[in-house]
Amino acid sequence: MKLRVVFFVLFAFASISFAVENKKNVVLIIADDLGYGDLSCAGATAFKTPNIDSLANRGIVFSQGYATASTCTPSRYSMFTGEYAWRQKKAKTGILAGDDPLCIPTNVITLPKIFKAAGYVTGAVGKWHLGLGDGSAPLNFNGEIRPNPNDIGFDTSFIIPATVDRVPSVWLRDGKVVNLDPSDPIEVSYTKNISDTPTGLERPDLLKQGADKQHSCSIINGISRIGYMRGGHAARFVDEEIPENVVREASSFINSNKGKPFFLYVGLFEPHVPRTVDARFKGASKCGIRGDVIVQADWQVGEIVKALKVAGVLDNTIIIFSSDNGPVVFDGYYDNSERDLNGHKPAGVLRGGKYLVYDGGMRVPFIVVNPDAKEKGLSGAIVGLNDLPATFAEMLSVELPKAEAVDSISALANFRSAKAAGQRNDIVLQGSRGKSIRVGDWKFVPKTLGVAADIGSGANPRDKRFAESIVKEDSLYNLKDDPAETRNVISENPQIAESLKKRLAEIERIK
Ligand code: NG6
Ligand code: CA
Repeated sequence: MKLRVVFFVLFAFASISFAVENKKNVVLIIADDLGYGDLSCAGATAFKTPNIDSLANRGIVFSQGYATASTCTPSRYSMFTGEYAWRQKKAKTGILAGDDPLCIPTNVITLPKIFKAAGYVTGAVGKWHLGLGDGSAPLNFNGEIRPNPNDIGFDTSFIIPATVDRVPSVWLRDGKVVNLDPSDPIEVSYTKNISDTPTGLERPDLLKQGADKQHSCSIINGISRIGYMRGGHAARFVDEEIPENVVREASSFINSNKGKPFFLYVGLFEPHVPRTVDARFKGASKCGIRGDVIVQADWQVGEIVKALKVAGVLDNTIIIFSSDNGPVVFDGYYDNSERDLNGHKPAGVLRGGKYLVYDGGMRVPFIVVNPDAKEKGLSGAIVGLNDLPATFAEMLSVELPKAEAVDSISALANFRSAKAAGQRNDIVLQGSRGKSIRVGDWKFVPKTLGVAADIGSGANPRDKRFAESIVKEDSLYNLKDDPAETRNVISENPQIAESLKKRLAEIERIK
């Protein structure tokens, strides 16, 4: 009898520890506006990204990996919820301001909640841009903001609320502004100049980089931002220190949780504007500051990998590296990135980039290092960042609620083998002015109906995107024959166009 109990206990322990061992840690690193051609392993020659290249060498590289939208908020919304952002009818899911409410409902399944359901510790570090608070009152940055990332599944979070070019220019730890002096409260406005520092329009002489009108509000650390901020002086971040902050927080999360299975989301800020570099990356590329900040992003990836190694968990960790949307060169700050391109092609062979409906806007670097993968190398399977929820739900045997994560298809087979067949045949791609759809090798880009504000006014003569963002006629491209989407073949293939249009309408109706 005694012996049987001992056996039972031993067996129970053995099975628990086996289960835990099988739970790989997951680190998801998402760059901001990094293009399909922006890595040396993807053909860039103006700079080297050795740390990311090394992930590519050790992992599975998806040549047909997508973000679901060509701007940040909708793209990350669908990555975390497994649903296309345009399904969300209540919350705003376009590019959010720094004081907009959280756009992910707190009662739906999310990627971090899937990990939590499987017993993981979850953490978020870096770019957020999914809103904060419930919208019932103007956001107050002087107390604990709820809901915050911790209310959608993260145990801990250390984030910048929106973008570095939007106020407030502060870090939030678990919903509270870091280093806030209560006698110097923060106020934020996107409509009224409440700034206690000059604006970029008033004092362009104080700026490190000139900026267009939209980015010429409060000057913080020599950079004018979108929106106005007063107070919180001790809490304001120094742009040049952001990479160090990201590395410190990511490494400390890894180190504190090395004994448990963990999920860490890291939102890098590069190469989004405003671009600033720590002194050691100045001139690191042959294509100006945009290349330099990509090298800086690569350094952060290297440091995170180092932290995994030091913690002794590298071989037990799945690392995913991707980007929230495609590249943009000029995006509001006169940092000479256009002038300095030197032949570098941020979107590689693809057409367009950020904001647009063409593949350059959403086809992104997509690398998965999985210690359990049988075959590594290049995979041609279509995968989306929106597939992460279903993929990890399958991997961890977490059941998804039926009516949730409806646009997520498990890519587990593809994360295990570069040779596995693709599980997804179509994907809807959201630009600032409308959606397009890819089905197999075909892509249907409907004529632009509405005009969205996200793209800017087009008043800047360098903003060629403005003209390209308006699709004048329904178009069909064959991505296999014509990856750069240069030949509209709709008149030769009217039935194919019709079937893609129908499929798009069908997907829109689900749910
Ligand atoms: C746009 C900004 C752009 C950038 C973008 C968000 C203007 C004219 N442009 O509205 O500079 O901040 O929003 O980028 O204001 S994203 O990658 O976070 O979606
Ligand atoms: Ca982005």
